[in-house]
Amino acid sequence: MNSKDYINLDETYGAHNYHPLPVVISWALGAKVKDPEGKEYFDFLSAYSAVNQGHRHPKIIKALVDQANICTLTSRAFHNDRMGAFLKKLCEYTGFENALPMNTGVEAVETAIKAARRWGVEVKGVQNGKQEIVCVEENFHGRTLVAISMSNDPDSRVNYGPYAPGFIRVPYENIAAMEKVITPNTVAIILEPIQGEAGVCVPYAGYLNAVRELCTKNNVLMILDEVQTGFCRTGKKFAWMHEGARPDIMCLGKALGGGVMPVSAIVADHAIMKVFTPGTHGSTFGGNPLSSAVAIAAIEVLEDEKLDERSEALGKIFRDEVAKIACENMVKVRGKGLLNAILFKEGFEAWKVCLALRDAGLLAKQTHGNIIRFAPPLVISEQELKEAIAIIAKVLKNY
Ligand code: IF1
Repeated sequence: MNSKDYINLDETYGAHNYHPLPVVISWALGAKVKDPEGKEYFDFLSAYSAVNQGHRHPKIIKALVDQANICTLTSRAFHNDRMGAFLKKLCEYTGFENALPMNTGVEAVETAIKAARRWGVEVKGVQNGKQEIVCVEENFHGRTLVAISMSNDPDSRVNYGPYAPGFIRVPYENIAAMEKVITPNTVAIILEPIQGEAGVCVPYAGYLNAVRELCTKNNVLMILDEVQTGFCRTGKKFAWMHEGARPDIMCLGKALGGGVMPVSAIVADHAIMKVFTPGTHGSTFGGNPLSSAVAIAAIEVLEDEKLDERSEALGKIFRDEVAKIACENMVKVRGKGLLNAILFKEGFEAWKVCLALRDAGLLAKQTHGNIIRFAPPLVISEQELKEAIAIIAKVLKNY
């Protein structure tokens, strides 16, 4: 079978809920992937930041295989001997007291919303059913009904009503608007520290601190969705650490699974996490021994290889070099660490650039039509990064 055959299979038997770049990946290692024909590409999407540690990191694969040969799944009806070590590692790494494991990013978001709503009733004293949560425009928190109820993206929401109530949306980077909608029933504010899907929107310096202050002043929980920005992607362990605006609840996913398993979690201090009592939340797969072993290795790799520092240093090189490219339609390059995007002129079709990049040996995906996100695995070497920038320069000069 060749690439065309694989694509045909997908189109024939799959639901058409995606429009992927026409390329098939059948092999991957580090920052590189290959198609069935043997053509090699730099991976500048990293599965939307789920492979920060690089494809098939040997330490993570070893943890996966070793644990697969011992015990994989127990459910939470029983204890297992890996989950505790995972949660301890995650708490130490994040600096929070407790962690609650789930599987996908959106489940972490749902868990945070449930925690906040319950905290609102049991700690803040809001009447159940009256809890309000403030979210921001252009957010992306996942695909469940609660997540799309927060969204203002027409594609995410299309004909999926009725939407979940209790969410009030305000413009991003607008503290006055946020303050205005806070009522005695407000239990939380949820946002991404850098908006990924919106096109790698980095807020003005001080914004997260201002949100933090607003939350503290009004006895409202600050929830940060670090599913995409977390685990060294932006040059710090977590994006909020650029400002020190520590949230009350942090949603984690993607790279926590080291590129091999869906592993997610929320972390919070005991004063919040204590609202969860037996039987009131859970998941069949959350905290399973296989995920736990993988996640421990995934965090260790971030530490061992100082991927926060690498991300910071390589990100600067990326933005400096890309800014020098003579491309008529490029407006600017923006981002933090190795989460970056090139913004093209309004109406420009970035899709055709993605196709040309693919042909030249680099995979990246556009967002919002005129923006391309560039987010290679953080283990990419400086030499590889420079080769990749050369590819980008060669392609962009034609546009
Ligand atoms: C898809 C985007 C990225 C996320 C944040 C929660 C989740 C995500 C900040 C949910 C997931 C993904 C999902 C993926 C596309 C992708 C994405 F382009 F849509 F916005 F990464 F940039 N919070 N983001 O970014 O995590 O449940 O998927 O594990 O195809 O939907 P999940």
